[in-house]
Amino acid sequence: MTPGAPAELGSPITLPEAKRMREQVCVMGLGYIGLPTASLLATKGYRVLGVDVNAHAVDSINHGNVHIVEPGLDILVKSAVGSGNLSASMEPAPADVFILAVPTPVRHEDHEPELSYIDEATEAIAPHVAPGNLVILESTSPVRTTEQVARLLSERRPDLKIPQRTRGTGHTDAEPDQVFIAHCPERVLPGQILRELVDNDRVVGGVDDASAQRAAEFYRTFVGGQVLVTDSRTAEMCKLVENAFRDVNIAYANELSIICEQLDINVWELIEFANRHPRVNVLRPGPGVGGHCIAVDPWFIVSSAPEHARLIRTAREVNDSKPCFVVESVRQSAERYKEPVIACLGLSFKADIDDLRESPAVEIVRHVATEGLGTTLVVEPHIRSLPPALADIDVELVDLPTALKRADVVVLLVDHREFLSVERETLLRKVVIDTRGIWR
Ligand code: SAJ
Repeated sequence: MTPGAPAELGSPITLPEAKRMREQVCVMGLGYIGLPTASLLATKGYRVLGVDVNAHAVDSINHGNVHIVEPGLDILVKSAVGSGNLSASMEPAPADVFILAVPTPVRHEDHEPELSYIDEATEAIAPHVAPGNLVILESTSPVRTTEQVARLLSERRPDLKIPQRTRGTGHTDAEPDQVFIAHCPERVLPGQILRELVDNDRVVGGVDDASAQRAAEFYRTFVGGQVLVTDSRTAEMCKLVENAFRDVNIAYANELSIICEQLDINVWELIEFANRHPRVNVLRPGPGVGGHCIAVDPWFIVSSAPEHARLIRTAREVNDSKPCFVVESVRQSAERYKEPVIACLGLSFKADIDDLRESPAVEIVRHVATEGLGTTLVVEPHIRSLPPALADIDVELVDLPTALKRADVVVLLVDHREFLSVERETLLRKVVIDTRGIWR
């Protein structure tokens, strides 16, 4: 296959079909990364066991159903389970390849990485790992985490030959009977996971060179993009750098939006014009940065080099402070009314998805309601009931026409497709706070 050319789902790639049919893969964690990866591998001929601590997820997958929303995933899971190549369980089992795809959040109180899920997954597979097996960490992780997986495995299984970190020695010959340990960070965009899983280039880093080569060989069996080979620390840092790059650039846009408000300049027009310069590409301001990736991963860099990561830390702080700025604008607008009704449009962390994790919109709505700025209405076309963070406070989930009819202040928080087509006349005589710049 030509490097970079997209691979069709279900088409054979490089490993002979017969070899792949024999290989067993155990995927630890069946979330937004683990489940699509497990299903894709199953449709490529691997025999895959997906493992999760969530009994409901395990049960629904075994019935061919999905517990998360991602375009095309339902069809892929159904076909993977139907082929007999994918099953789910709460317990791991022996395999040729183990993939760890468990969450790596940061602690809210001090922004330090929480790596207990990786430790637990490593402990769980340890009794099943055998000589010649490949263990891959896919979770986005702070630098040195793959080495920590290797260390923990060798403590639990002193009988195995677990590699130590070697860097670019060029000795790619494997030790007889060694275990291979590598990192290959996922890089897929929620909403486009199935396409990006196949099409994106992958960075594969080994604890030693033999592990890097073994892992690269595995990814080349189902990835259409290029597979780039390095050591595990570079692969770990590469993923963090990608997300921190985006965070820093969004912080620049968010800071500009605050400065422009003070100077009475339309930030959207300003950015549009600045971006006409051939070497300028300012991103879009918003109500803040959400999701479980860009709002989290830069902290991993800060945590490993706190005295040097000054720009990266500041960008995080700028983006984290943007929801307060939006709440302040709502407060000032609401003060013009005796009994203000405030309609907040959107709760998810970005457009056209149902994912509310780390969403600045949820934070803003919570503050508007709990600080008593007015009667608070919420429109979110992708959910049926309010999330726990809003369940016990005075917030009404309503449909769009109801919200627009009743509101004095309309706060656009997410640029969902449904909101783009709002008739401008319905906004007349209301105060509009458009944090995404879709109605200008
Ligand atoms: N956002 C803005 N302005 C922009 C772009 C984004 O405010 O111009 C906000 C979004 O509204 C959202 C947040 O940033 O709240 C993040 O959204 P996103 O679409 O930029 O990224 P994610 O978090 O969905 O996915 C990212 C991707 N990383 C990069 O693009 C470098 C994806 O490729 C990663 O795989 C994913 O993080 C991950 O899993 O780490």
